[in-house]
Amino acid sequence: MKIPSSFLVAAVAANIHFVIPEVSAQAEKFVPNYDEAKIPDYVLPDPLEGVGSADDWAKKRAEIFRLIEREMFGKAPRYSGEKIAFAEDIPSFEILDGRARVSQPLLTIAGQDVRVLMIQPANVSAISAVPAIIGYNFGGNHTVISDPRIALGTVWGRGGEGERKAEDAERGKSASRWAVERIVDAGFALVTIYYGDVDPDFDDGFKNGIFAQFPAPKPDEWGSIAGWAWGLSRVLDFLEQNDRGIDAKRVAVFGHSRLGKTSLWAGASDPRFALVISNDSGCGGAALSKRAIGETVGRINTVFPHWFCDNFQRYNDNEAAMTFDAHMLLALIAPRPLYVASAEEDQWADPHGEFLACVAADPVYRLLGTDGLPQKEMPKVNEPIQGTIGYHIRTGKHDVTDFDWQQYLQFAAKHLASGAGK
Ligand code: GTR
Repeated sequence: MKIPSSFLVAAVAANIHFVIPEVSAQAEKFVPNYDEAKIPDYVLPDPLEGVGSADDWAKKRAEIFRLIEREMFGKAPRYSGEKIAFAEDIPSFEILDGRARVSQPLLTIAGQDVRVLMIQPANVSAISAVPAIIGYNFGGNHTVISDPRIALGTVWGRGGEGERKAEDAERGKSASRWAVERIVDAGFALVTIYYGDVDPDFDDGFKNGIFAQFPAPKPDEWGSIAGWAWGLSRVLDFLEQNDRGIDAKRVAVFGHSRLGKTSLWAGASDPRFALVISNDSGCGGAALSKRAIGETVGRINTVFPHWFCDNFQRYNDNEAAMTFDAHMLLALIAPRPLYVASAEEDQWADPHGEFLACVAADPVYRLLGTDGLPQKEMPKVNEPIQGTIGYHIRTGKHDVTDFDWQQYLQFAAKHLASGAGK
């Protein structure tokens, strides 16, 4: 695909504003490659090497998990499974003309106040529990829907500017990324959390958020993405431990961009997530790192040194040394349904590499008895393909749109229909 240079400048610039000042000079020197012809020769490790049958997969999967955990995301602490404490300090209320009920329990997770926004279909009989989509939001729960009853919490700047109180003016500012009405009308609950409640997103040496409760991570121990993924598992514990009208066996984990990397790692590290959705997750998510096109391992580790474990730095400008790649991350989710989505103008995230990772994960899905990914050729824009792996590339930029949600809900409804959860 030929990309106009004006677009490239804009695409790179769009990512620069998240950069923390100290590393910006270094990062600005980075010139991304967008030319497929300049991709280095690479061979993807075969996730099925040494695997003769589906019975061999559990052992191989454990090896791949440990490898990616040690070299990329870092090991999270074992969780002892104790009860998640919570307060119901805000009364619930109805929205959408009574079609949905909103509650906002305040969880305590590793000493942190984590406010959960739950929006679920109302008028569901007391005995039936609904499936849910769980995912972090970037800006605070008050940005997801515009309603004065949504709690205003503390939000953190991403350049280390510190914390501040969320503002009324920001209410609903990310509403276009959350198809709340569509989700509820499809019979799903939405469970969302501000990711900064779990760990503020800047490189502070792991002194705040849930990390404050644990010793500083060693080179093979968790970075922020593993921390956020761990937080999602604790919210799932809460859903399991309490009758909130949600079927904890039918919870799909969703995330966009860095939070799409997070949803993939959450799905890989916690098999209780019944379905996984990665929206424009790119480098360190669904995109194959060995292609080194758009954002690269070196670039991401320079600008966001806190996202992955320190061992991942070994692969800066050295992707050839990786004995794993994104297709193996995706394969860890098998045979659970997985949806990967890209956007045409999001070349920074390498849509083609995201698709190729799905292609390379497909043999694992098929070995485990599913229909995997329906085709090996990259589909045209706005023509989703949906097997047990779903994929689409849509027109437009790095974002979450209503089109994306239409596909996710269709996919989730098919796979998480009553009784379909495993
Ligand atoms: C960019 C980063 C991407 C992606 C994105 C986001 O700056 O380079 O990997 O995660 O941020 O999360 O919005």
